[in-house]
Amino acid sequence: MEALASALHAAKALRFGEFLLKSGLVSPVYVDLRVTASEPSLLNKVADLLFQTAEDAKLQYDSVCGVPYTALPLATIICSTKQIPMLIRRKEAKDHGTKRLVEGTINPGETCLIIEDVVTSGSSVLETAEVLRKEGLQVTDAIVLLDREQGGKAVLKKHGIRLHSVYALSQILKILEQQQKVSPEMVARVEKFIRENIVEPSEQKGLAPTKRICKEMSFAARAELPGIHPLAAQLLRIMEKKQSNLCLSADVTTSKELLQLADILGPSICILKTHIDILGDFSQEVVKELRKFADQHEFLIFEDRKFADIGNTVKHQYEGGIFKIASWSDIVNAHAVPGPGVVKGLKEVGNPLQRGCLLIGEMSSEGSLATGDYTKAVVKMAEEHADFVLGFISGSRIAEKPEFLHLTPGVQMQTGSDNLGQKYLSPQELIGKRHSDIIIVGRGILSACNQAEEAEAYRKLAWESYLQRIGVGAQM
Ligand code: 5BU
Repeated sequence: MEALASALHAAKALRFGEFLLKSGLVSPVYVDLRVTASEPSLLNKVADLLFQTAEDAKLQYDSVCGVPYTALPLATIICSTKQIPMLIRRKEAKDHGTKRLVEGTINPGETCLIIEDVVTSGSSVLETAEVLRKEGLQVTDAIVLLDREQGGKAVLKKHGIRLHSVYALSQILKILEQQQKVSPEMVARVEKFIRENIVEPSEQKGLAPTKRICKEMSFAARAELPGIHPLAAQLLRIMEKKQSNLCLSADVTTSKELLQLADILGPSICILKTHIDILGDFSQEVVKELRKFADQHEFLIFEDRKFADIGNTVKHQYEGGIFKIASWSDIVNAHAVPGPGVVKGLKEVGNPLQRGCLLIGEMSSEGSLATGDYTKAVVKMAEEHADFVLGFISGSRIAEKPEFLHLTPGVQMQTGSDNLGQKYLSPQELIGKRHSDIIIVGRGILSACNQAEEAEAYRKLAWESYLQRIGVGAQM
């Protein structure tokens, strides 16, 4: 056990430092057993220990299935050396031929043992178990090399699977500390991280465990991410400084009202969103004044223009015409429906001016067509143009990368809808549960008798929901 721990550390299958996980968490420990594929003797040792663990637990099983992909070679070695039938789970069904999700001979009623490299939340083991169970197989046990002790065992137990691990993370930490490969300070950091990031079993029956991310990155930490868009970093710093993740949708039709809102509500907001084409008395003077308030109260301006044409046309619409949007608006948004040309066109104008763009991944209106695969394609487009796209308009977090910001319209304390299909959710739901970053509020504030007080109330609610989400707020 000690020798293998040391070999895993030497092979960099276990690393200590700062690692940005897919969830946005920064973890002090990173486990990547894929590297063992290049070290045959290590692979054999791991496979042997996995098998021994099953023997020690006196498990009875008819076949073995490795969770794809890292555990596939491990299952292969076990099955080959011990002469046990193997089943191979496909990640996706073939789109031609047999469309099987599991390859190998399936005898319904037989028991299949699952092999996995690392368990965190237990979701990968569960997914594989579900596929096997659908084929009529029994799944009662899983063997894992390393249990990160973040709640996966309890999640699996809830779904009728006993988890047996070769190592628990705390054990391996102790071994490496004794071998003086990891400092006591690092051990303490890892233990703290694990304690604070426990996944709870879902209340509902079903596959996915509740992702209870207790500590996720703060806005301040996200502002410092190496690849982040400079405008996103600026916005995140403003949010942290003003303790505001509130964007005011200043949907008014006169310049006077717009400037009054900017001045009076400016201290409560991180962004002021305009529909500049609804002003009856637009002039370049009003946007000049608006910029002054933006600098004075420290908020960004977001023209909600929703560009949706070919690259060449949107370039003109962004740069020229009466509004000259690019000259005064920090942020604009665009539909992805024309394809990447729309972003490329806008980028040609916006990038030299250090502007940024939000892509519309979802809309708040009833019956919106921006859902499912369309939304996924929007995220992909954003990733390919991250030098200009700083995030999304969406109803919840749609991209994993913490560099991207998520802004959500359709927000009121009183949930429901208007008579033209706008749907409203609460700040707590959107920031706390759906992991959006910024709420966009229009009529919820504009129709109040005291708009400044109402804006403050929305700011506080959204900010407290954020604090609670990152694990530093009071219970709400
Ligand atoms: P409301 O008064 O809070 O309903 O205003 C919402 C604003 O957000 C309004 O300016 C809309 O044009 C804007 N909006 C939206 O409501 N839903 C969307 O999906 C998008 C923008 Br994109």
